[in-house]
Amino acid sequence: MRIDKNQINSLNKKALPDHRESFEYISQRLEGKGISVQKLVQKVQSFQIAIPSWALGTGGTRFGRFPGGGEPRTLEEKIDDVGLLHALNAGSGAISLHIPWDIPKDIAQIKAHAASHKLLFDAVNSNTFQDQADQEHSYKFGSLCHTDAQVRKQAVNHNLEVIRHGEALGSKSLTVWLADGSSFPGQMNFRKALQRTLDSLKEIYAGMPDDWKMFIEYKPYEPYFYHTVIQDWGTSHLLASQLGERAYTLVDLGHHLPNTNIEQIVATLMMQGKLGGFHFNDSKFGDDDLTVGAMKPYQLFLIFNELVEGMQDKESRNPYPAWMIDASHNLKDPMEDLLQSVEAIQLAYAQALLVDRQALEDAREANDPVLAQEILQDAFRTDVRPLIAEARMQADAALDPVAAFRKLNVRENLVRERGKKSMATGL
Ligand code: PSV
Ligand code: MN
Ligand code: MN
Repeated sequence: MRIDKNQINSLNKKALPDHRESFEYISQRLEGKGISVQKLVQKVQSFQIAIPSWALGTGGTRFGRFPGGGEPRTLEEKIDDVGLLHALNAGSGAISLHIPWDIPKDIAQIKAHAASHKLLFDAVNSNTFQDQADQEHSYKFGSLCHTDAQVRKQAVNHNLEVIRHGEALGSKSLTVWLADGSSFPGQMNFRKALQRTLDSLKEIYAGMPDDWKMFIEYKPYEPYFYHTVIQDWGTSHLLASQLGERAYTLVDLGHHLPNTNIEQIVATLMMQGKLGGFHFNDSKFGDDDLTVGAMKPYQLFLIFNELVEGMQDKESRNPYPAWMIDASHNLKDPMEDLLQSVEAIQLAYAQALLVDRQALEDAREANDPVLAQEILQDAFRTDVRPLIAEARMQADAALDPVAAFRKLNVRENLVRERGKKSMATGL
């Protein structure tokens, strides 16, 4: 199934009078404060968020998986799904592949297919957290940190192979997430495991093309419950610093213990020029991978407040970060969930752009926490939904993507094409 502009235009036409009214209201309010609404709209339009290939199917819990039907069965179909999302919201212009779940067979054909949907290939992800059927050594006791050099070699080679796939497709970065760790005190030598991980990463880093970046994720626990080799941003930063200029930390929002001040982590990494990218999701307990903004929209805004400040700082050494969603679960339609996630990210970004930075700095200099809070919350409480909708409409996308998804019967069409029992590869 493909969505064409005419379908979107006719849906937009019906919603237009309402939209006009609310867009005019916010435009007047913002222009009155000296904020250029058209500039904001353009910024939102150019903010593209990559969709992970593994989020297009319903995710599982460890107790079961309940696929909803019409899930993509091949890489081509995953690209089709991201193409549908991008047609609806004009904000999901890239796909991130996970190897070996998404090994491209015919590179030229896959590239052409993605181009036909106006999609780019974002970071490629390696997978040394599962054993594959044809693999010689097991990752049961780790991969890049393993005590056995042969296991480490296998994991390094896998990463090098992922880089080759990414290179062929036009990706420019590798994201490494390691499950490596231990579940029982005494099981693993912390220092040696970290050293071996660093040494393995050095080999992978050396195998990256000169214009590639490496993103290193961290996560405090799961699948192991006593220690994780790359447990926190500090450990990731330490590795990235030792590896070199093109290695960075990647912040996955779900990879923090409750109440962690993630916005402070963002600020610190940006100060160091080491924030490479993001995996957006939301959570209440741990790595829940819930829809972005479903639980803590204010935290998301505060994170964007730091991101915007860091990006606007002319002296910042931090490169433009890579934006990606890493959410997937088993209750919602995965595509509707992704539409909601993209919107939540755009809302937080737009609200952060509204913050009066000079006034905030003045309040900080004057040690005035009341005023600082007023300034932040004035931006956070501004309803920027019409602005995001306008950005979409100007880019030929839907004023209301979730409603359009339903009105165009996207899922029903996909079920008809792919069957009720189709199941995407992934976790
Ligand atoms: C691990 O929890 C993670 O966040 C990593 O990014 C993985 O690559 C991804 O989820 C998919 O399992
Ligand atoms: Mn992640
Ligand atoms: Mn995760």
